[in-house]
Amino acid sequence: MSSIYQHIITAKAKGEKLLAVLIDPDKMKLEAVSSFISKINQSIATHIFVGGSEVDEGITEILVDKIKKHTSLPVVLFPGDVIQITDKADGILFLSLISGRNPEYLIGKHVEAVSRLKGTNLEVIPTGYLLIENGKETSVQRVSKTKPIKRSEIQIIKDTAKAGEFLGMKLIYLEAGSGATHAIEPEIILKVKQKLTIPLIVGGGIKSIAELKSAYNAGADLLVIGTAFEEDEAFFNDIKK
Ligand code: 1GP
Repeated sequence: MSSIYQHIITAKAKGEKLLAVLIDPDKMKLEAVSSFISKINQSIATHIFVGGSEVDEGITEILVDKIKKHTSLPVVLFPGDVIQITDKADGILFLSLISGRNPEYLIGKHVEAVSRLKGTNLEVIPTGYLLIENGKETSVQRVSKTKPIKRSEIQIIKDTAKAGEFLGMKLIYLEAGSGATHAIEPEIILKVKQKLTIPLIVGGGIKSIAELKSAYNAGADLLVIGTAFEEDEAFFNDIKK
């Protein structure tokens, strides 16, 4: 099987759009996993991301183990902290919070992660993570003690994303924050996309097919949706294969 990253690159080259369903271990009940995953399997989703801002140690591993029993989709860790690392998953977004200036989230946690990654078969995918403001404080902001970039600061958003690419990151993730009132505007996606040669992930606040389509049309290669499915599983009916 080709690597997770290679699959993303190939899809981008072919213009095929990807969708990750984000599962927060803090919110997903183990008894609900099989029916939730069955809905994912019947949908156009291509990836399952697992992670959250505040998750107790051990919870992620139990959840990922259970998810893997019900799907052949790649399960990728999207960790808020090193304690969410588990070799039960297939890969990990190795996130640098490049919109912020907290050294812990630029390099500190990464050093801590190395000993936890040793001996695992996780595919490590370096990812530049940009938090874009959303009108209210997000959990990423609270936990990382960093400021998001304002939506009006387009030049800074574009330059930060490009700096991530120049630093060798393999993906750029534009994040409005889980449960954001407004998803990232297509105009911002388009302008960032024009600067990048690497794939672009967009997430936070996407709640409808219309928003999904406009984010794809603006240039997002992979969208991440969590809250919309948590709040209403009927949304899966709109994205059936
Ligand atoms: C959050 O980008 C993801 O980190 C998904 O956001 O929960 O708002 O879909 P939502």
